[in-house]
Amino acid sequence: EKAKWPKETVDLWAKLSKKEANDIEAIQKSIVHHVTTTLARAAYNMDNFSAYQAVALSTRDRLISRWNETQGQLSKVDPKRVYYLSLEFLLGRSMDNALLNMGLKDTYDKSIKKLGFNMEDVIGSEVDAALGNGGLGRLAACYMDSLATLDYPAWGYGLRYNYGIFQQRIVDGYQTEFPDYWLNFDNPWELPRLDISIQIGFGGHVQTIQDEYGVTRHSWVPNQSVQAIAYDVPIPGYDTENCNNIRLWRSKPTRVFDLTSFNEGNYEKSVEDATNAEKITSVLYPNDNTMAGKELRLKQQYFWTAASLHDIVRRFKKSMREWSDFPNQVAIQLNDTHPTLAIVELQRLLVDEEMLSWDDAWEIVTKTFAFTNHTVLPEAMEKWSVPMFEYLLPRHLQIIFDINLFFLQKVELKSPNDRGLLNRLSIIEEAQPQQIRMAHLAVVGSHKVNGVAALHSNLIKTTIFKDFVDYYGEEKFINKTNGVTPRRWLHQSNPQLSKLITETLGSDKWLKDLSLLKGLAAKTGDAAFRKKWMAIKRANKVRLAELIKERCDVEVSPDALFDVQVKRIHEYKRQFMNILSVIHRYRTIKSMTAAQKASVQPRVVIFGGKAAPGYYIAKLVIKLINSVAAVVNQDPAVGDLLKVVFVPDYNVSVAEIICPASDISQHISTAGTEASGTSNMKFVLNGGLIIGTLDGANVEILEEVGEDNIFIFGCMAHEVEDLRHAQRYRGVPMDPALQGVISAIEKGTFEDPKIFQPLISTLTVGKDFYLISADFASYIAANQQVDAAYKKQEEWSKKSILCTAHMGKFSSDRSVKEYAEEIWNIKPYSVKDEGYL
Ligand code: RUG
Repeated sequence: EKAKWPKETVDLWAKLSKKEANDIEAIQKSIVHHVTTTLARAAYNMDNFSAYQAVALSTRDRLISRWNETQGQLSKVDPKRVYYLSLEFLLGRSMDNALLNMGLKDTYDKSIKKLGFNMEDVIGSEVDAALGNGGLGRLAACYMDSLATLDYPAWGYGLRYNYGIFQQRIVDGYQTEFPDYWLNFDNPWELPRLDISIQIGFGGHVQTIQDEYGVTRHSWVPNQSVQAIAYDVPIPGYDTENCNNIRLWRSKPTRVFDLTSFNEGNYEKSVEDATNAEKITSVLYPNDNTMAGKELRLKQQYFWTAASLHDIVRRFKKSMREWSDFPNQVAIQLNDTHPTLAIVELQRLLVDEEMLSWDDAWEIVTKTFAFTNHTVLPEAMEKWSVPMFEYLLPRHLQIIFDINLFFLQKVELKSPNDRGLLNRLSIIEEAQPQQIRMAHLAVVGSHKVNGVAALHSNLIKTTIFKDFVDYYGEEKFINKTNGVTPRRWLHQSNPQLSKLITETLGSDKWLKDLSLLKGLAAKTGDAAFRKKWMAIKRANKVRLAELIKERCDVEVSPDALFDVQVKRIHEYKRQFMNILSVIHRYRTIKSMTAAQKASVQPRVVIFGGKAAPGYYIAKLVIKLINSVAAVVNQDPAVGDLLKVVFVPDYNVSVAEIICPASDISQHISTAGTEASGTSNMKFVLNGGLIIGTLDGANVEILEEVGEDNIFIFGCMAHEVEDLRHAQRYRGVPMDPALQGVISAIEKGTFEDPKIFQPLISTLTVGKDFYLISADFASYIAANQQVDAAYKKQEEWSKKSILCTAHMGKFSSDRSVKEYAEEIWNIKPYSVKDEGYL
């Protein structure tokens, strides 16, 4: 059409499509324009929230320009792209981040001020986009930031849940869950693409036919269908024009509802099915590191992977290339096993719909996919029951059985007659009913499998994937240590420290090359610098103390040591061990004379995190923390020497306040259970020290910061099985200090002890699976070392500076670059500022 336009029409479009100006006046005009038109308000009835809405819409206009430019140029150039499939993108708030990344924060700040509003209040009015549970979803968000910043052509694909992770409120010390309907007001950070609608089938049967060449072909005839509607979320890079995309799918009923009911004339049933269609993207499953096993979750997974693949294939087909070129144009990363069905769906599309041979299709599939494993916990391993799967996806089940058969036939050729091996490697677990092991399917269908920290990547090679390593060889199994984006986790959340670092290093280049932070190490000898550094930490602690006052109604002193453990509540993360050690501390202080108390280092112990709603023991840990807090915080014998708080509803925005304010943070999982952890990186990046076990990325943080700047305790991963064995069969007695703490709980020091009996039972000898007793003495000792070190403030400030200085490795830019070069084989494409039309 465009080719037919006369020159003046083309010129007019070019003239009018010019990007918005970014001076104060233009920005103010755009804000007021949105107030008076989009929001239909006026100056007299504005509040912080409507100011936020108008500023967000004005920011969005600028984002969309970049998005258009990037996507337009990319479709012309058509480089190889990576598609990051993740069921969770835990983005948090967008406005501050978008303004900083686009380099517009200062100008907007000034523009808003003159219009009578304050930037912090406006930013604070935004609700979090909480479409994730924890580390896995936030990692996806950090990777999207890095991909855009490094100019990689990348799209994320996920689901647009109506309800994100629940809101947590504490009632009588217990967690209660409230739905997070985050879309009450229009979400300015998404572009609805109502024209992009893909039909997704479920159920039905498989037809088998002979084609004209006598080849047997299968075709799936679903009996239900739903529509997938696209919503695009622009992701601007930092200090670049590039703006990538996360496409989130929303489910809607198709015009012709459920075919079976409709044909049977059952109108009510077909309306009910239409409602069921909307349910698919209604809610995020609130489980972290546990598998829910629900039919609706399987539906979510298929709906999302099928819609995404359809979109990817459609884009590829536009280029009119040979199918064999598909892996040269497309890399797909599976974030955990959740999107593993994409492997089966691509094989189905290629064989059943594009008529490729099985082998040609399978070669394309395996060259396209790569798989990231995030856990070794057995309860988190995804398995689907074969009967349920067959009912929802009959053709996919056939394909999975074929993939398995052809794979096991090759294994048999290599290791004849080893039935045990076939059983262990099989994608199908011979249980009642049979189960599909999604991790096995992901390994077989991918060309690379990676863990998320060095220790974890080695562990998966010797445990869950050992037989696969023997079969495929070592090269397929690699490590990609996680990282975090320094833009959000330092520059945005700790602006004063960011400014000091930029002044000290002479430029802000460190924000795109985090290794430059090592330049700070030379400043540890500079007393004036140390003073500034610690003053910023203190200011951040004041900010957190205000939040604690507001949310917990507890006054804490910013001069105390701030000790933080914020993360999902899970037995393996051992918040229980932490609160038990707090009780030990409390009892120790209570037993002291006034003179002894004078030398105690005051501490504020800060907890935060959500427990899965059905995870009884984890919820009881929250109750215990709150019961202990209620007693300790009121005890005049303790005063400011010890305070305990549980900050409710921990989320990304709260983390942005907590991370810059910690002196010490706790990463104390039983060795070998935490795949990586990423908050450990955020705390150390902000000059907080960590106390931790030799688990996940702690091991690599120790390597970088050196043993003088980290507090390590506890058993090592390779000792865990022996310790469990000894405990179970040789009756190792409980640690005496721990025994004292348990007795205190049982005596009713903290509410009715009956409440906590199930929790205490998890520790009874022989049952202490997470080895709290075995690690308790060394944990208490490490905490005493923390106290002693913190008292020497000058030395502590040097440690704090060195921590930040040595965090270069943990930028998500480094992680993403490694993925791009070693797995995806993609190159950066930098958008030219040429005004795409
Ligand atoms: O538990 C892991 C964390 O150790 C890790 O840092 C994070 C990102 O790699 O992923 C977490 N995770 C693992 N979340 N869900 C799972 C299992 O599905």
